[in-house]
Formats: sequence, C-alpha cells, structure tokens
Amino acid sequence: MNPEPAGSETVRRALLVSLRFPADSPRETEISLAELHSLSETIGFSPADTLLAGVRKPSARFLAGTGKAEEIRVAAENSGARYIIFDNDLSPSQQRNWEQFTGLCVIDRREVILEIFADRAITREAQLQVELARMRYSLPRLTRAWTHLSRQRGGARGTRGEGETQLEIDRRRVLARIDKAKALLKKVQKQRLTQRSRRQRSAIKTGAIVGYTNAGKSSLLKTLSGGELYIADKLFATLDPATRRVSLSPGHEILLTDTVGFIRRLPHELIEAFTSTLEETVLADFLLHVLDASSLHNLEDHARTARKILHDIGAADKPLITVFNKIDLCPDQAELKSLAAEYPNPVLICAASGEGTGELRALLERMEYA
Ligand SMILES: Nc1nc2c(ncn2[C@@H]2O[C@H](COP(=O)(O)OP(=O)(O)OP(=O)(O)O)[C@@H](O)[C@H]2O)c(=O)[nH]1
Ligand SMILES: [Mg+2]
Repeated sequence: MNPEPAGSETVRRALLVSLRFPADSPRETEISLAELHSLSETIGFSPADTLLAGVRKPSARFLAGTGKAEEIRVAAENSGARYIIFDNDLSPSQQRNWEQFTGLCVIDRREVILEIFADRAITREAQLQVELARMRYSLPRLTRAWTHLSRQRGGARGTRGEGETQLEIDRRRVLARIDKAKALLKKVQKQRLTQRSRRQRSAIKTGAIVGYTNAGKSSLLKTLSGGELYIADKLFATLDPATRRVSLSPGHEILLTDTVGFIRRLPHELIEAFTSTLEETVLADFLLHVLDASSLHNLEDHARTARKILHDIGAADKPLITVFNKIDLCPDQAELKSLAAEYPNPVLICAASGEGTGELRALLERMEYA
C-alpha cells in the first residue's frame, strides 16, 4: 500500500462504488453517485469507473457481503484504480477491512467532502473548524493507509506491523491537536460574536441566505448589496458567513448573511464543526432559500436536503422566501412556475442579471419581519 503524498502529480485513479440497500430509493442512489463523481474530481481524483451494487442486507465486515466484496475487488483491479471511493458511510473497521482485502486506499463520501472543505477554508475560523472535523473523523481511523494526517507527514505509513505504542502516540498527538484547535477556535469566534451582538443591538432585521452548494447564494447577495463577494462555479465556494447591508427602499435596510452551502448527507463532523457558522442561520429573523432552477431535475431533491438540514439545526420554523435562481438557464419556464407555486413565498430571479430582484425586494419589504 503506497498512497501518493500530497501534491503528487500522479493521477489518482479511483473506482467509485455505491452499495444500494432495499430501502434506498434507486433515483436517490444514482443522483448521489453522480454527485460523488464531481465531488471526487474536485479534489483531484480521476474516477476510472463507477459501480452501483445492490446489497440485500448490510454485513459487519464490508457492509456488502463477501461475494459482492470480491466483485468490487475485481472491478477495482480491472479498472487499474488505486483508490476505492464509497458513496456509503463506512465504519473505521469496515474501511480497514476493505484496505486489507483489496490492497488499495479506501475512502468514503464524508472524507471526500471533508477534503473539499479543507481545500476551501480561507479564514482562520473556517480552517480551524475543518481541521477539527477532519481530526475527529481521523481519530478512530489512525491505522488507515490514506489519511490527511499521514499525508501531512509526507506519505505512506503502513497499516500493519505498527506497534500499539506508535498508535497510542498518534492518538495522543491528535487529541492534543483537537484541544488546541478547540481553544483557538473559541478565541476567533469570540470576535465574530462581538460583531454579531453589535449587529443585533442595531435592531436591523437579519436574513440568512441558505441553499444547496452552487445554487447562487453569493451571487444573489452580491446583486442585492452591490458589494463584492467570492463567486465561483465550484462546490463549496463559500465557507464563511459574510454579512452585507441591503437597502430595500430609502430608509429601509436589512442585513443579509451568505452561508455555507448544503449537500446531501453533509458529514456530521462538519455540522458539528460548523455550528457557529450555521448559527447565523439559526439566529436570523428570516431565511432566503435559494434553489437552482437551471436543473429542475434535481430541484426538489436539493430542496428536501436543505429542509432536512434546516430542521436538524433547529431553523425549520423561520419565515422563509423561496428564491428560484438561474431562470435564464431554466429549460422549462412553465414547469418551473407550477413547481414554484408549491413552495412558500416563491420568487423567480436571475442573480446574474438582476432580473426578478425588484420583486424580491418588494416581497422582503412586504413581509412584516423585514
Ligand atoms: N447563468 C447564471 N449563472 C448564475 C446565476 N447565479 C449564479 N450563477 C453562477 O452559478 C455559480 C455558483 O454561484 P455562487 O453564487 O458562487 O453559488 P453559491 O450558492 O454561493 O455556492 P457555494 O458558495 O459553493 O455554496 C457561479 O458560476 C455563478 O456565476 C444566474 O442567475 N444565472
Ligand atoms: Mg457561495
């Protein structure tokens, strides 16, 4: 087992695998696997092949049964992959079993998302939050072939033959780093809390812009506020909340906060690490839920994911405006309109050109919480 160190130019060929259980919806599994494809490309993997395998019931050793495991091992060998990336969550021991069984590096969806967040983190707060999340993920997985901890140390570490002592030393080291990151994070967050309480004292209503990653949340805030914001056609462009003042009419202003994007099955390590960021959403007076209308195919699914995360963080009961963005790219305006009618306070806009934002401003003004 010899994973490339970080920064290696070698193409990281990977076999993508999704195990589908009888209770899983076939459509959901397929969308999720396609999404895993773009997620893994985002961090430099080259998906050699994808494999969707039906599994009757989960088994402790590989999650799949041994027959299926053998099929997957052969498929990986035939595709020349050095990595297997599972769309399913694997337990630390299942990951280890797979690595020993295949001789390849085995990664799951959560780890891919964690890596993307690590790539994107720019501010000290985001960096610390991601570091914490990754260390929590890695702690029970220290004997694995591929972890960001081993990559930081410049390459491979064996999965076998390493004594308990080394493992204990590593564990203690990670625990110490977790404590240190937590303490630092507290300090950094204090500063943002001060800014927030200053905002709260000003008694201006605050809305949070939420929604699936790449829906156009930052673009919307940029258009409404006229200020600069980082916008990019990539997953998780924004990790930090950014608040801007938005003028609705003379003398009538609100504050809007851009937030981190959602994705299906956001790793719980990240939800925990980003609670302070997500707090901006929980503390907001109202929400703007942005949906990407360029793909009607995924729209309801993305909306469902966002609603679930809002529910999980305790922000499900906030007044909400549903913003259908990218109408310039919408393939079927009539279908969009009938879909939109089923959502609370729908507005159709194009954040890129500003079309429809007049109506959105008017709606914001009319709502009693604004
Ligand atoms: N055609 C078109 N493209 C848009 C529109 N709004 C946003 N985009 C593009 O969609 C991509 C994502 O936009 P962002 O504003 O960064 O999306 P976001 O929701 O903030 O994404 P994350 O921060 O990654 O969660 C960018 O390439 C934008 O230029 C729109 O109304 N029309
Ligand atoms: Mg953004």
